Amino acid sequence: MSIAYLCLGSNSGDSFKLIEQAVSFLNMIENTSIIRTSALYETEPWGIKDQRWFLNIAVEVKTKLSPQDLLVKCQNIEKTLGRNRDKERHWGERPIDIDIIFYDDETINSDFLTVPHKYMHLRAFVLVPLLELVPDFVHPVLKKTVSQLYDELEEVEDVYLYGTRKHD
Ligand code: A4P
Ligand code: MG
Repeated sequence: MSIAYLCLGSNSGDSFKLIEQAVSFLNMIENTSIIRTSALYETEPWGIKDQRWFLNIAVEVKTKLSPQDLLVKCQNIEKTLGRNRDKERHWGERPIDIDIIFYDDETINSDFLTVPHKYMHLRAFVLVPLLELVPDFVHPVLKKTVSQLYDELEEVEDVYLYGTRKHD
């Protein structure tokens, strides 16, 4: 049995419902179950600024699937919830995105999968939810804990607990 950390994000359609559905689909994957989830966050877009804010959540799962099989299952959930990569721009709007952040302390660098996720250490929208779950987990390549990575962020996009962001 392995432990993986996933980051879910959505900024098109009914994001709250899409995240809720994605979480329940994750729990239905064979040989996989959710152990914990973080709180839900409203986050400023990272990368491309001129798009809707995102909802993000981190999920801890235990699984007997390989990282590659887990990715395929996550991509199937994305498709089921209406994701169509052909219509998207890189780092742009998407109804649902499921990224594998960590898989045990494995390091994977293939054409289809990079673990730990290649941008996770630069993203407050990943690190803040993850801090709730595993602040002391050591990044197997950078050899720093999740809290150290958060403390060392140079650009920190705004991250609010869901419902606490003030709207003009
Ligand atoms: N892939 C490789 N590694 C992984 C992994 N660890 N987990 C591959 C999941 N997928 C992984 O992206 C898709 C391909 O990455 C997949 O087919 C899979 O085989 P890509 O086109 O290679 O490029 P990318 O760099 O991953 O970009 P993508 O998916 O467009 O965007 P990201 O990096 O997922 O970021 N701002 C906020 N606040 N919140 C967000 O959730 N999300 C993004 C999208 C941008 N800004 C955001 C948010
Ligand atoms: Mg992705």
